[in-house]
Amino acid sequence: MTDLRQHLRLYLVTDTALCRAYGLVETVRQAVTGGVTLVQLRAKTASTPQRIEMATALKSALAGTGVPLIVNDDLDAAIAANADGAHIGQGDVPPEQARARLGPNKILGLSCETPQTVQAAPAHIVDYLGLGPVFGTPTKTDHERPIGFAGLAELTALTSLPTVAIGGLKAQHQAQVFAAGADGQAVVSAICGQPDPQAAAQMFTQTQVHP
Ligand code: TZP
Ligand code: MG
Repeated sequence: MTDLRQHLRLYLVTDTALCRAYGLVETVRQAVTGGVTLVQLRAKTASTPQRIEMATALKSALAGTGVPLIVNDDLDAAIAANADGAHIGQGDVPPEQARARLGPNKILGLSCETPQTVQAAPAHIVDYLGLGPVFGTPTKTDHERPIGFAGLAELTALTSLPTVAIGGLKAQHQAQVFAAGADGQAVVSAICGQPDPQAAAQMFTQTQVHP
């Protein structure tokens, strides 16, 4: 696989409601055409069978693109759909258990919001860290206190793992995201729910800042 850090550059997290206009698969297809480098299926209110169906459909839509599919929270769905990995939060199944279930070859991501959780992240078990929220965002109402770019820089300095920043990020924030030491940005509403998801993704790739 291409270096994981490259896949983290423009990381699309889906939101089923925001993707309604074109549907999940078509939104993702357009976003990938526009330059998205990794897709995370995040479907908070869906059941595991529904997530398996969505992940299977996304997996076939992504076939041949080289863009990995990661499933948020639901290891059963990730495994059943043969996704490329899973993403867990601090309140989910512990990383050791997630790794044991996924096996050694799948991508495992972990959300961290504080210096303590970054330092406690098991670098031999997880492949990357999701850091944030950088800004408050209506997309996730139960998020932790926003950390800003200074907080992001503090967290990236504490780990040698690849990192992706999340929370209220738009194309104009890329330079600050990379300057803070993250390998990429994870976005929901900057792409999902935009009138033209392909053009929205291209906003990031056209103004791409190389660290
Ligand atoms: N985790 C922390 S913030 C967030 C998640 C899933 C949502 C980010 O959404 P947006 O629309 O990119 O601000
Ligand atoms: Mg979670």
